[in-house]
Amino acid sequence: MTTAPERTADLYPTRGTVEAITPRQDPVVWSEPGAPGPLGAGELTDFDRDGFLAVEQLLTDEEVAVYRAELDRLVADPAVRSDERAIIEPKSQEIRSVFEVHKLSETFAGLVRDPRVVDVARQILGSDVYVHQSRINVKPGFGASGFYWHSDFETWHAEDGLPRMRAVSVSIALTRNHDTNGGLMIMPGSHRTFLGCAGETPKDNYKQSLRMQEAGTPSNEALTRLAGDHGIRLFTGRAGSATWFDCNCMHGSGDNITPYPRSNVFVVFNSVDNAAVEPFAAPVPRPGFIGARDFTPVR
Ligand code: 6CS
Ligand code: FE
Repeated sequence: MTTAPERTADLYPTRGTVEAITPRQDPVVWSEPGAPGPLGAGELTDFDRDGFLAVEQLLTDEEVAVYRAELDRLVADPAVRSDERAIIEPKSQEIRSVFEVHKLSETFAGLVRDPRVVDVARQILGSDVYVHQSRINVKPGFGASGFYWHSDFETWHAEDGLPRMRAVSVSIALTRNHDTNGGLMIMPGSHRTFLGCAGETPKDNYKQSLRMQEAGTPSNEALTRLAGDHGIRLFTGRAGSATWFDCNCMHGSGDNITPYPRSNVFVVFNSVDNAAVEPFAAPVPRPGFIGARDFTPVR
């Protein structure tokens, strides 16, 4: 007799009829204290408390120039522009993001494997890791739209099927992040509560959500409460700086109406022990270039 595949328990219900805030049921730092890795004990403590860690200079100016040139090459390539992995800005019709850059570009594949990057992810997640998602965000000036408040994990749980909060993102600035050109904002400590959102996931939601996310965004009341509890931190920094942040931080970024692009490369590492299963709140998984179904560890 065949038995139905074991359905993974849903610890973080979302996209039902009502919005609800519940406590996080997972560690933030999964490795044992003193586990080897690039981060010191104090940095891990800060990450555990705040849900993020700002790195003043991850890449040298020379390295930034290499990755900037690669970003410019990808953005200028007509084959990339017509690829489904390129997301176009609704207003300007410029490229907003390109997904799966670690597969499209050997240069970005090298960045993912760089010990200054992957070893930090392994140390925080306490295991081998694979890339759940990678993207370059171009965020050109003159009106590039931002990303409304959200928890990445809420989407990756609902639509990609990540069971637990055992993923970490790194956003590496390839242009200067001023306090004016649409920088990343995070609510410090917000990663410790899960905001289950109200409202079902529409079919093929990613076709809209990667331009302007609706499903999985908090109500004004919830945002007011979270901002009141945690405050809002804006991340600025030179090109080559980086921000590590937990998958469940409440974060967003504003529009960029300045002439200065805010381009970054964004890599999401997931623990190989937290591989995607069936989506918890969507009819079918998103395409693999957005939520990987290849769990091969980064080597
Ligand atoms: O839906 C996603 O997976 C993407 N959307 C945003 C706004 N942040 C996380 C991720 O890149
Ligand atoms: Fe996000």
